[in-house]
This record gives sequence, structure tokens and C-alpha cells, in this order.
Amino acid sequence: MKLYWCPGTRANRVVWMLEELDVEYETVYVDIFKPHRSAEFLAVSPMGKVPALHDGDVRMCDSAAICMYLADRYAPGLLAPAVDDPDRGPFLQWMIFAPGVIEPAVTEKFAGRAGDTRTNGWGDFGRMVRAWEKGLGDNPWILGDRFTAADVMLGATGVLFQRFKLFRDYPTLSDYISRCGRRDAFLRALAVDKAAPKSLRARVQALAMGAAASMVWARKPTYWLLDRLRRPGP
Ligand SMILES: N[C@@H](CCC(=O)N[C@@H](CS)C(=O)NCC(=O)O)C(=O)O
Repeated sequence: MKLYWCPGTRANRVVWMLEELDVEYETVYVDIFKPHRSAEFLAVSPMGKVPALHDGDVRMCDSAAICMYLADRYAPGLLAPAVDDPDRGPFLQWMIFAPGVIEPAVTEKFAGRAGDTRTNGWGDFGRMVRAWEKGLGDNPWILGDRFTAADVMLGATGVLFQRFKLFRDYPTLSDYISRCGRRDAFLRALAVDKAAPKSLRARVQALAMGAAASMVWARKPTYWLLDRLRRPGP
């Protein structure tokens, strides 16, 4: 199984998932800071984005879709509730919550825009956080006592945005994100990212993200710099 990946990107969700599954996989490094994408990679990921997966006859991209596929294929009933399990519905809902609600709500917050919360599918940052906290309640994981692929999606997204201290005023979320970040498979996934070769552009981006995470005043110049570093893909 081949995972097209780049460190410090949404691909880490899939690395974490693969580590939870304990299956063999090979990572293929894609330098997203360069405009070139190989034909082999574009056949798996038409938009030229990571992550993307090649597993036997299966070629697919998108982190949430890949995590669902992997859970159903390699840990049915464990990391994904079975289709006739009452938890299946909420599982799907929370799998999609990260890309469909958390990511756009956070992007909007960062951009300082306020949209129409009734027509925006993600509502707004406050509604998103309240729904996520309510979903967790007093449970360790989003489906209660069982850890699933939905926690990989939510946890990886949470760990990323917690670098910007976005959830520090929300103790339930902060605890949940820390709990996710302490899992052995998550720590192994982090080590995969750390060991990766990094181009100069990737190093500058990582430094800039670190600065933006710790100093609010550094955010505007950081985004300006990142705009210049990121070259559009195909
Ligand atoms: N919805 C996709 C988003 C993938 C995505 O935007 N990946 C970024 C890295 S986090 C990327 O490959 N950017 C490079 C580019 O757009 O050329 C997913 O969750 O996998």
C-alpha cells in the first residue's frame, strides 16, 4: 500500500490511521511546495493534493474518505462501526465534521470574516465548538468509550488548530485533543513526519507556522510569506 504524503499536512491523519491499524505501508514523498506533480501521483489525486492512497486496485484521495476506507477495509467493527450498528450514523457524521465544519469555520475565523451562519453549512466557530463539545459530553471519545477513525479525523484537526490555541477556552475540547495527542499511534505518526526530508520552502513554512502559532502579531506577515511560498499545484 502506498501513501502519497508530505509532512506537516493533512496527510498526517492517514499516517496516524495506518499506525492505528498496524498495517504495512510505504510513504511516497510529494513536495507540495513545488508546482510539479508526477503523472503517477495525478492518477491517484486529480487535484494534485495529499494525502492520496494506492492500495491494490484502489486509488483514491481525500483524508476523510481514505480514513473511512481504511477503517472499513482493515478494522471493520473496530475503528469503524459496522453498517448495521446504531453508531454507524453518528460515526459518519463526525468523520465529515472535520473537513465539512471545523476546517471552514476555523478558516473563516482566521480570515476575520463573518458569514451568514444559517446558509453556511459550518455555521460559525462558536456553533461548531459547541456542537463538538456537546458531542463529546463526558466521554473520552466521540462515540463514547470506543476509539474510532472519527477520533483520528477530529483529533488530528484539533491538534493542528490547538497549536494556535484556538480551543484553550474550551476544557472539554482541550482535554480531548490532549488525549488524542498522547496515543501511541499518533506519536508514531508524528515521528514519521519528523523524519521526512524537508525542502527549504517546507522548513521556512514550518518556522513561519510556529511563529504564527505562538505570536498573534506574527500572523499577518506569516500569511503573506506563506502566500509567496505556496505555488499553485496543477
Ligand atoms: N480535502 C482534502 C484536502 C487536501 C489538501 O488540501 N492538501 C493540501 C495539504 S494539507 C495540499 O496537498 N496542498 C497542495 C496543493 O494544493 O497543491 C483532504 O482532506 O485530504
